[in-house]
Amino acid sequence: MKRIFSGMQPTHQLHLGNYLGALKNWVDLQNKTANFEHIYCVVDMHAITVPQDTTLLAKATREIAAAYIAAGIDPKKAIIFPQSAVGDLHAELMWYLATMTQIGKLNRMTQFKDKAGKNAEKAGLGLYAYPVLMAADILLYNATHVPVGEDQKQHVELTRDVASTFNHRFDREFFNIPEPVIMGDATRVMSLRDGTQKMSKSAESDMSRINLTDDADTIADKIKRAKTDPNPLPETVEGLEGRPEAANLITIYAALSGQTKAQVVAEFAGKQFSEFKPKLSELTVTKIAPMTATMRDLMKDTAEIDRILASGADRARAIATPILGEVKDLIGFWKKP
Ligand code: AQP
Repeated sequence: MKRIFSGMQPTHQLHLGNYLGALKNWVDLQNKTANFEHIYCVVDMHAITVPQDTTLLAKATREIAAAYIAAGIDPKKAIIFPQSAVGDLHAELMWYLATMTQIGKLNRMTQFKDKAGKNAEKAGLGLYAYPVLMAADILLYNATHVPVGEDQKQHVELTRDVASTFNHRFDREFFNIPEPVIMGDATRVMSLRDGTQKMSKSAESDMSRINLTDDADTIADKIKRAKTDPNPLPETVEGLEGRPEAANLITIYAALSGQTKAQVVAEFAGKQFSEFKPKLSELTVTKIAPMTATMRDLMKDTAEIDRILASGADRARAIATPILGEVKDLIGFWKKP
C-alpha cells in the first residue's frame, strides 16, 4: 500500500509558497494517484514549538483544514486531521525514535539554525527536536511518499535515516523508507521583499508574502511593491541568473499559469516590470480568489469542519494504533498477557 503523508503548521495564514510548494502538489497527487492512501495533517504540535496564542490555535487549525479543502483536498478521498487529536501516539513514537537519532545529525538541521538564530542556547528543546516529531508523524503511518517544499527536504532525509536505523536495529524491514516528493518549478517561493529569502509565514513584513486570504487589492499592492531590479525581463531563462527577484516572479507566474519558465520568459521577453506585474496580479487573483471564497464559506460552518477533523482523527488513529503496537513489540516492551 502506497501512502502519502504531509502537513502544515497552523501558524498564521498560509501563503503562496505553502500553496505552490506543497498544497497544490497534494491536490495533483490526490487526483493522479487514486490507488494511494492520502493523509494530510494539521501539525499543531509543531506549531507550539514557538509560543502560540491559546485563543487562536483551534481556529487556526480549522482554517488550515479549510484551506486544504478549498484548494481541492477531498475529505472523502483523503484523511484530514489535527496532529494533537492523535497526539498521544505521535509523541510516543517520537520518544522511541529520539532514542535512535544522533545529536550530530540534529545539529545539521538548517531550519533549527534559522529559527533559533543567535539565541540557540535559549531555544526550546521542542524546536530542536522538531525533526524527530516530523519523523514520527511520517513513520506512524508508515508513509511511502512525503510531498513537501524544498525547505523540508532535509527533514524528510532525516526521517529516512531514522527509519533505516530502526530497521537495522531490529533487523526487520519494518518502516518504509519514505520518498520526499518535491514537485514543480515553485519548490522554493521567495520573499517579495528579498529574492534571496524564503517566503515565510513568520517573516515580520506581511508585504513579503501573498496570503491565501488576501483580497484582490492587497495582492495587487503587494505585487506592485515587490522588489525588482532596474532591467527589463530577459530574453532567456539563463538571463534570470543573478536576478533573484525577477526569477521569483517569473517562477510564480509559471507555476500559477501551468507554463514552463521558458514559456513565460518568451511571453514577456524585453518587457518592463511595470507591464509584467499587473499581469501577474491578475493571474494570482484569478487563481486565489475562488480558494479564498471557499475558505470563507467553510469557516462559516465550523461544525462541518469539526466533523471532518474528528472523522479524520478516528481514521488516522485506526491506521497508527497497530503500527505503534508493532513498534513496541519490536522494541520488546512488556505486554499485558
Ligand atoms: N516559500 C516556500 N516555497 C515553497 N514551499 C514552501 N513551504 C513553506 N514555505 C515555502 C512548504 O509548505 C509546507 C508547509 O510548511 P509549514 O507550515 O510546515 O511551515 P514552514 O515550512 O516552516 O514554512 P513557513 O510558511 O515559512 O512557516 P514559518 O514561517 O512558520 O516557518 C511544507 O511542505 C513546506 O516545505
